[in-house]
Amino acid sequence: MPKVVIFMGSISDEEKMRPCSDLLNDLGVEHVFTVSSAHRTPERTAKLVAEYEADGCQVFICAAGLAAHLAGAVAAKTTKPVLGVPLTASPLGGMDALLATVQMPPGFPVGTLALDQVGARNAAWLAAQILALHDEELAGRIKDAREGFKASVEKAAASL
Ligand code: RP5
Repeated sequence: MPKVVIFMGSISDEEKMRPCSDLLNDLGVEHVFTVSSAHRTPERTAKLVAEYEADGCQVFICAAGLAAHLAGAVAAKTTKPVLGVPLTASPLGGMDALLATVQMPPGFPVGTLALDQVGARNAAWLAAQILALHDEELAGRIKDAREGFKASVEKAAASL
């Protein structure tokens, strides 16, 4: 039963969002990685949100570029936490997607991460941290990873 669902607005977003799925795999978080568009397939998006929520999904991650309404469309259909990853897909350099994702009306929050791969990875970390509120083993894996980050900084410092 997937605890997290990652929606991308297009298959052209896959390269940017693959690190999100890879990191959830590394953390042992069962998830779905799929495409559904707020504009091209609004009915599919709403149907999938209802189905995955009924199956036990706890966190939705939504990534899109341009007029990035996917996270907002999902937030309109669920009270589970929705995390948004704005993607660069236009000459506006992602500012279009960032504003469309972050500027949600009151009562329909989207926890908005950084652009592209950095945001993709942090969406996975944040989703895992949300799940870890009720999962001690996952919380332990996250703490172990933090120790790894600490060790890599100390190793880099020692190498200079
Ligand atoms: C958005 O439009 C998608 O999330 C993607 O970032 C962008 C371009 O989509 P394609 O035209 O490549 O399918 O909806």
